[in-house]
Amino acid sequence: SRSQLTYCARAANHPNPLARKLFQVAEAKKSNVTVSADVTTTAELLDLADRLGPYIAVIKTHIDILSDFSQATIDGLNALAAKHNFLIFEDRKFIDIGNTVQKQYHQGTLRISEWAHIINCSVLPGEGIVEALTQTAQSPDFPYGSDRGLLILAEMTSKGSLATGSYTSASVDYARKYQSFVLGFVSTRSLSEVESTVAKNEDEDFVVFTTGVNLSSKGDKLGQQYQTPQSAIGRGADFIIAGRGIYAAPDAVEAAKQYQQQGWEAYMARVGG
Ligand code: 5IU
Repeated sequence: SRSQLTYCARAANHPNPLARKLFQVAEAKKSNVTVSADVTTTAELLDLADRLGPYIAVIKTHIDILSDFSQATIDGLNALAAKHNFLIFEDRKFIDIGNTVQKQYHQGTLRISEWAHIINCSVLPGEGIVEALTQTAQSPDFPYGSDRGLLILAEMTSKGSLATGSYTSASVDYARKYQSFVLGFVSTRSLSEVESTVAKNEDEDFVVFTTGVNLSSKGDKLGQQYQTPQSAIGRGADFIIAGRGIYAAPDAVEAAKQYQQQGWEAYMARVGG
């Protein structure tokens, strides 16, 4: 299966330029770690991005939890992404009608399209949300070309999640239908075997991001459920997402190195390296 191929091989063959870049970054930095930088000031966010930058492939933001978002946030993030060769994933989870999400993505206060290489959406509203975001990113006057991509939130890690069954298989349908903009999924496992109403292309290669990765904790008091890097990567994650396991550790840099090493070893074991 795809998940037994190296990032290098997948980078060489992938039709989507941003997916190629993701795999190239992982390979160059020997890291499949996405840090979920859930801090609440620009200074903390940029400080984390600069200190952890060398050890991560992607930084995941919740830009709307910053108390002081401004142009300086955008400039700082863009500069650090270039300095450390990581990509930026805004975990905004778009979930509205097409007309609204187009404005939330490409206009508005947060100007997400300006700085986030990767965004995600829920398919709760139906196919139109994926169609709308794809249309915006592929319109002739969209300034960021093919340097942008979408992940479909196909499953969630929280206890009692309703993102299962027909919701998850619809996620796979729309990923297959809008493959030119959809990079893959946020999910707890590879979804390549999920039944879909859209024909599966044997060459398809969706990128799997798995959240809820933590080395030392089983969960939190609000329903979060964790698994280890080994378990996530064994189930098909290509990129592991860790938040508090890294940024709330006594030494965040040491923690990032530890997740990097464990994530890379699990990946090497999966591809038989
Ligand atoms: N997140 C999840 N689970 C999900 C999805 C997103 O935890 O199913 I989709 C986000 C929430 C938070 C981060 O920003 O990933 C996980 O943070 P911790 O590693 O601190 O639990």
